[in-house]
Amino acid sequence: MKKTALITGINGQDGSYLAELLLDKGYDVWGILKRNSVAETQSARIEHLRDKKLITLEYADMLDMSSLIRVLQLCNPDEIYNLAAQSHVRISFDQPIYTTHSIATGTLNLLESMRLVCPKAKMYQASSSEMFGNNVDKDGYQRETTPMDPVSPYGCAKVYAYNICRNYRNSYGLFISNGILFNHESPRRGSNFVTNKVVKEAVKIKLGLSNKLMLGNLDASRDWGHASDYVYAMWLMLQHDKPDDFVCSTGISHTVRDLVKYVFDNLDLDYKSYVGIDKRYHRAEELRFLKGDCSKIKTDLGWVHEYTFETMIDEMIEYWLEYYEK
Ligand code: G4F
Repeated sequence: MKKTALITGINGQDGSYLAELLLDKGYDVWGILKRNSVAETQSARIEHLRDKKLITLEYADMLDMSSLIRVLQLCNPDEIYNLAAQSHVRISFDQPIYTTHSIATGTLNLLESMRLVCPKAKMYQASSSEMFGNNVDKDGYQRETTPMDPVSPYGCAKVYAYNICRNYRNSYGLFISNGILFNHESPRRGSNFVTNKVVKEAVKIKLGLSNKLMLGNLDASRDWGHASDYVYAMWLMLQHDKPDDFVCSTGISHTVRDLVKYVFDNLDLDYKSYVGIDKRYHRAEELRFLKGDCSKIKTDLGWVHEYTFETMIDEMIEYWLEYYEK
């Protein structure tokens, strides 16, 4: 029988890839849209699916539990993927209360709604490597057992959401799995996240459309994977025979400087001539290093990632070259 999935945050990078994956697998896909005053951008990343009437979109908001109940009653999902959030870490210092409401209260609203309307559904919670803060195990990795010590309002809120999901799983026997996802990127990444910001601006410099790229901390190190590999991991978690928590990562870490150098080298540019530092992009407290051990998801669910850091960045460069050359 055809399964139904509901995606919160369907218009985000991950939501759009996940919607495509679930449609490929024959699901009836629903998503909630957050109303904003520019109607054109509310579904920008999923227009290609909306135009063909492949998905059903309903207005709802993570802070309005009545709207979540309404949508759950309408679609009666088998699977719920909770991807909605104010997901920008630096902006979470500017908007700590909204960030916390959207992630912490929002997740709790969804859990309560699910418990009341469709307790048999399975739920995926988008947890984050930002929850670890600067804790690293002695062997240099973060994994499911690494203590959480977040260093941003975003990270703190994600820890609450992670814990309340575990609490609902244990208290009420609900099928809820946390995916502890490390950074994941793609051409659909917002261009205020560092990978797409660097690639987009470097391409503009190459084409003579810009001459400077201002960044924050070049020494921060991240474990970057591709969003399409990571949404497959989300789906796998809900096909498992029991709910559980899984780290999803590549196990390789690069500094922001490595990223910048790779992109500029690829375009035959010397990054030192174009890159400047602007304090505005620093965070009040910085998460310095992320490298995830993904052994558990590989062993238990057979997950593998197709993209490397290099093939992913190459794809993003291609995308922006084509975009600006057009
Ligand atoms: O691309 P970023 O903004 O991603 P960040 O903060 O690591 O968060 C992302 O990954 C998390 C998973 O760990 C997610 F939970 C979260 O939602 C988001 O997807 O920054 C990456 C690094 C940081 O250390 C930042 O300080 O790049 C550094 N950076 C240096 N210059 C910059 C810039 N980041 C941004 N956004 N813009 C800069 O100009």
